Amino acid sequence: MRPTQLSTTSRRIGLTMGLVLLGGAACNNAPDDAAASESAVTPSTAPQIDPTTIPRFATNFQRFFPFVATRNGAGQNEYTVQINTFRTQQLPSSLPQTTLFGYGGNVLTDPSGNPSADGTGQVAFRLTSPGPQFEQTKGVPALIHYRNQLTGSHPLAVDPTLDWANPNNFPKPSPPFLPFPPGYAQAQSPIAHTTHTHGIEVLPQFDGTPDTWFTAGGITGPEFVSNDYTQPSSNQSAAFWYHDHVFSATRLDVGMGLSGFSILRDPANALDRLGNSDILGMEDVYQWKLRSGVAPNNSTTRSQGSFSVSITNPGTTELRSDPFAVTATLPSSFLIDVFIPTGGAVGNAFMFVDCPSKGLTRFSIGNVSLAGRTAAGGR
Ligand SMILES: [Cu+2]
Repeated sequence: MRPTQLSTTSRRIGLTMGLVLLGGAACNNAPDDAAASESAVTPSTAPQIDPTTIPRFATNFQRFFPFVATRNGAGQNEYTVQINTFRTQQLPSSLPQTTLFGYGGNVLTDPSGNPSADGTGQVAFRLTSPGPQFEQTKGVPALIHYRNQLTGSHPLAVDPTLDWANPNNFPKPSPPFLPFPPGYAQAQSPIAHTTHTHGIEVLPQFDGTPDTWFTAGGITGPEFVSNDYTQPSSNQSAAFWYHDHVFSATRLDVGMGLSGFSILRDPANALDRLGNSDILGMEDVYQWKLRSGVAPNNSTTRSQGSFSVSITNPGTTELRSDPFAVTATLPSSFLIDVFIPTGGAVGNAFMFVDCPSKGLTRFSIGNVSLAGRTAAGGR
């Protein structure tokens, strides 16, 4: 996949909001479960779930598990990464599980089995989508063994009328074309795969270019050299992402779940310490507790954050966070981060809270002018 520019590259600005009137209250709001009203077209091959009935913002997006490396005798961070099919509760718990493709390997968990947030914990195997996160160190090369374990037929329609990986060397069909399902058995299986890490500096044969694909059974693409990739970790520190890159089926396999982050940190750069989300070029809601300006001894419990706000059009956009309980007296001001798109937003951002236990609905706690605040303006 070629680099694309995000259209909403954002920076934070700080809003100081008066919250003193809510001090000391335990305040639990009703969840916002209003369903989307837009209609949707359901392809005939899709599971028969009406997307407008899927509750939104019902499940926390999970922090990514960090891969655990073994430091080998050559001084490399060594990983074995499995690519496989799995079923997971991707939709809210009232709905069926979803079949996905995931990346798996040894990761670090906290004592509850959740992703380790601080680099400590215990090693366990996890297969996830998005995949676990590589934590690389600048100057420490990596050796990654990619293992394609995708057996059986592809769950999505592989299009053999394109130039594509074509592991069976199946002649291009001509019209009239078969509908999917079942499609063309010779195209649906075996499933070819290669992993590209977007932006990372590597030799071409370890770049996961489209023709370096390989199947679980050992069929390989015309440019395949090895599925053991070395990475010198020589880039400037940054966030990269890895994803399936197989010839003419990348859209299917990334859509099935094959992508994840690869973070390269520079020990010489103080900004790169673990837990500093700035290196990601995006906000990490898990850092909010640390960054929100809540004074010590004034703990709050958030159930979920809907705090990343991209305002693309003038007018009114109502965004509602999930309820959170205020468990202690709040300070008189509270720092809220708001994302605004490149090019800036104009107008005012208003902030309201609902607090049923105090009889407050859409109670205004502040507003700030966004005029002239652009991405370049910073915080
Ligand atoms: Cu890419």
